[in-house]
Amino acid sequence: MQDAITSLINSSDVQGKYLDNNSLEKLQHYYHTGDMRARAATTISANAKTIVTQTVAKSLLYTDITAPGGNMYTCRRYAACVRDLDYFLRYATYAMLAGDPSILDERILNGLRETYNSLGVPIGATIRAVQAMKEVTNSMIGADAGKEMGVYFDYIASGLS
Ligand SMILES: CCC1=C(C)/C(=C/C2=NC(=C\c3[nH]c(/C=C4\NC(=O)[C@H](C)[C@H]4CC)c(C)c3CCC(=O)O)/C(CCC(=O)O)=C2C)NC1=O
Repeated sequence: MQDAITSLINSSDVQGKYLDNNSLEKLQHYYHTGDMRARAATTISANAKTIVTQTVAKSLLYTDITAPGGNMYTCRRYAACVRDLDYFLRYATYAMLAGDPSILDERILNGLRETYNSLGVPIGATIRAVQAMKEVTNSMIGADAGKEMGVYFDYIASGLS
């Protein structure tokens, strides 16, 4: 896993240079938004269950997917989907705190498409659920932090597509 600070320092280190202005500006932005990131993570962790429930209600409930024959039909599969959504939320929150998406590649996206395809988990519906989660989270943490979280939800969605 990387974070905004290590990745900027590492890329200067391989060139044997001090951080240039562009890197310093990025670092400054990261430090300036630190409070906002911490506050957003606190709100998300206190409301994670609600966020997941509202996401399911907004994007999956009463669709073909939850009806007999759908991929979420049966309690076991419904629970697996809810659990996956909770993984997405938790890891997107870690990535937002780190200011870097690498943890998403390592822990979430690596092999997920293949797993979903082999189990018949619909990728399009999963991406729509991630987009719904982005909206639900945004309404809970406010526009600035929501935009930052949106970066990592979009990263998951495009990594799956
Ligand atoms: C921490 C990293 C991590 C991830 C991301 C992860 C995902 C993951 N989701 C799985 C299953 C699943 N995932 C879903 C999800 C869905 N079905 C739908 O129709 C919806 C659109 C969607 C929810 C949004 C379902 C239903 C299953 C069970 C499929 C089956 O066994 O038939 C499986 C197969 C094994 C299992 O059932 O537990 C994995 C590995 N596991 C991990 O350890």
